[in-house]
Amino acid sequence: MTSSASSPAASSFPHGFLWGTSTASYQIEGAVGADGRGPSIWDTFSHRPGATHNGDTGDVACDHYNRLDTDLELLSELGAGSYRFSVAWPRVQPTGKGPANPAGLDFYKRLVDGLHQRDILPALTLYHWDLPQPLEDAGGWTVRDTAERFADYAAVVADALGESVGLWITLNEPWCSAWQGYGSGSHAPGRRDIGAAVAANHHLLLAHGLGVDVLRTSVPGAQVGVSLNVAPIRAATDHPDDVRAARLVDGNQNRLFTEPVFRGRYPEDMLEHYASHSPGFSVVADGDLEVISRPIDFLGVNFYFPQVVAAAARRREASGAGFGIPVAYNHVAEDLGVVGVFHPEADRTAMDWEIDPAGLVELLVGLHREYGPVPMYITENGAAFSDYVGPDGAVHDRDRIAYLDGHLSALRESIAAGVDLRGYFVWSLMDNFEWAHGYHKRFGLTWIDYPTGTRLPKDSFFWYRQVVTTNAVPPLLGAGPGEGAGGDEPPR
Ligand code: IFM
Repeated sequence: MTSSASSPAASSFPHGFLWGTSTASYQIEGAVGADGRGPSIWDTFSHRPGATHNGDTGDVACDHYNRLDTDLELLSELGAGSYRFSVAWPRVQPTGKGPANPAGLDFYKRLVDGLHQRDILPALTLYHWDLPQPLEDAGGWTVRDTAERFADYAAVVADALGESVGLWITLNEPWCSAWQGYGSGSHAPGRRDIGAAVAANHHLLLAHGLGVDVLRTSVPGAQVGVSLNVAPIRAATDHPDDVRAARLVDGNQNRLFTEPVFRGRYPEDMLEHYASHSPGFSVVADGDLEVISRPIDFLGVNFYFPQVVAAAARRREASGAGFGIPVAYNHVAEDLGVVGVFHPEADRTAMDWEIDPAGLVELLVGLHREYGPVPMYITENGAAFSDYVGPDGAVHDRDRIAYLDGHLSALRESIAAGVDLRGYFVWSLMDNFEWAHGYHKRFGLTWIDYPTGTRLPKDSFFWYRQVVTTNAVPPLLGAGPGEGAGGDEPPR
């Protein structure tokens, strides 16, 4: 992917394009026992031996709960027009139901007020994976009641924050909640049951639809959407079995969400594939799909990397076709009979995710053609790299700048192709708790020194500040031939 074009006009974005950064409650807040917050499934899961890298938990995280003012100043310094954060359900309703906990709500009121004082538009995600533990004990997302409790919770937050929220996002990446939480077990609550994952998938979508209804009633004029981690799915070869594998993964990763939300139906191939898993789709009740497909104002797209897959039985041939070691071979993939593969020579992030901004164009244009016109925001995009604080006391994360630069070029290309793209949020404002990977994967524009909690803006922070204040991508300084994407090596 080439870097930004040299003329300023060619590198600029439409007037009013919304720039922002994203975070999520459990990944940054810490203070898990403060002011009446109840336990969530991530408190339980992260404390389970072996569940996370290094036994890391979100107990303290970035201590954002206690450093709200510092972080609001950080956002001011960045100058982006919006900030996307999530509300921790167990802070607002410690047991997942019943009356609101005023202290919990107060934290988010202070956050939203602080954003407005700085002219930053709050983009609020209602659910970014921290389900109150008592709801999980009662069946979690595999039972319908959880979707109904979510609607009550949405009403509490809507009544408290109402008009002051610019963008409402019901759920973040329900695929992860359903398939990593209940299918492969790599995320909280750590269950490994395909039938349960299908049921969770449905109840999460139902929660989304019920949440849309609540927001329409409680906050007239609310802008409501959902953030999906959709991705282009490519077959490793054109062998029919690999092509079929790619179609199945596309069904599981993408169409299980986009078809019900935009068309009020589940894809036939998915209904068929999961037919023998219990309870699976048997939990779908009359009228549910109508609720799930309530019109939304925008689609939130979280993009990191395109996936390349092969039929599990053909993993050797796929390797022969230039693809290397299978990745993401877990219970969900096993059930689908597929393996993920990657090209050994591709550039990858510290997560081992391939860097391919062209995949973002493919994704956005594909969504636009299939379901559009639909306004879209990139609600997450970013990368983890092996950052370090150099001897000069700064973090020179050139590889992250090159990653972002490539993806911003992809946005301009998508807009030129007719995609109704309204804004872009970098994941993430700051390094944080990267779920099962703990703290050693750093996605932030800001370095967090975990022992002290000190915030240190990285070079990418200042680069992004230039983007958001000029509404254009600056030329990549010092990126001569062969430079710009590799990043610096840590000192030995
Ligand atoms: O950190 C996560 C985030 O919580 C959800 N989307 C992907 C990010 C990077 O893995």
